[in-house]
Amino acid sequence: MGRVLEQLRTRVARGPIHFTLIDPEKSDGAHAAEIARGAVALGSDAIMLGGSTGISPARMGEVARAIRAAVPAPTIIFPEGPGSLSPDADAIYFMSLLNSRDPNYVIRRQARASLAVRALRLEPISLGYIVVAPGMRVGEVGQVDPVARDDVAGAQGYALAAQYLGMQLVYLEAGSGAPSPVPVEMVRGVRSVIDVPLLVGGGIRRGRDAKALIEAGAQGLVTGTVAETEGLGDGFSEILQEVRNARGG
Ligand code: 1GP
Repeated sequence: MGRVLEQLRTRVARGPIHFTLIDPEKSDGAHAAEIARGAVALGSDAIMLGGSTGISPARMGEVARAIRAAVPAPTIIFPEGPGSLSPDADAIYFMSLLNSRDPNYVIRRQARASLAVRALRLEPISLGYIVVAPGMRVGEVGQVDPVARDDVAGAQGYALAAQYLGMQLVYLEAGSGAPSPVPVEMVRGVRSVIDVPLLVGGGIRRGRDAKALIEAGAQGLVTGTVAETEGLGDGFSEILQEVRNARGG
């Protein structure tokens, strides 16, 4: 097992973890480093780098280097395609968009990127990516048939299939900027059938969202928009407070 995955799993065994998603298209190196510093000080465990539109390897590299210099937390590329690879991150979610109608997002882009990931010596962390309604931009770009919000069995089926295919993490995604996060009943249902860590993201804006998702069984929370639009004040710090509470300090 790679170093970053091992670190994440060790932390998940102690309580929920938090990922700060930074879009290198929206934040340059200096700004990204500032967000990362503040986020890690509040208890965020890792920085995910990505967005749903083209990020050049140069920009990805600049932002990853700036974050690496600023904080000890691992940087993980959350790729929108093979174009955003950089050797300056620690790891990459090697993910399949399981409920896409387009085989490019399920396996073809991954086939095109795998040798580059190896050559760049990025740690691949395999992840089953499941988009739940409304899905937002990733739902459109990724040609997704989103899992309906009341279709708990549908989400369970994808998540367990991901585990049976050997994926190391499962990620339930409502879409960046979603009006509300993945429903708690769905999180509870999925958690009850899988053993690999369950990440949840999209539309988490307040402490109460984080609390409800953690209580339902989310083991990792991903937030992006809240820090981009409001900085690390109210919403973001409430979310981190709930994460810290749930891990006992
Ligand atoms: C990334 O969708 C998450 O996968 C982030 O969502 O921007 O709504 O926090 P937000």
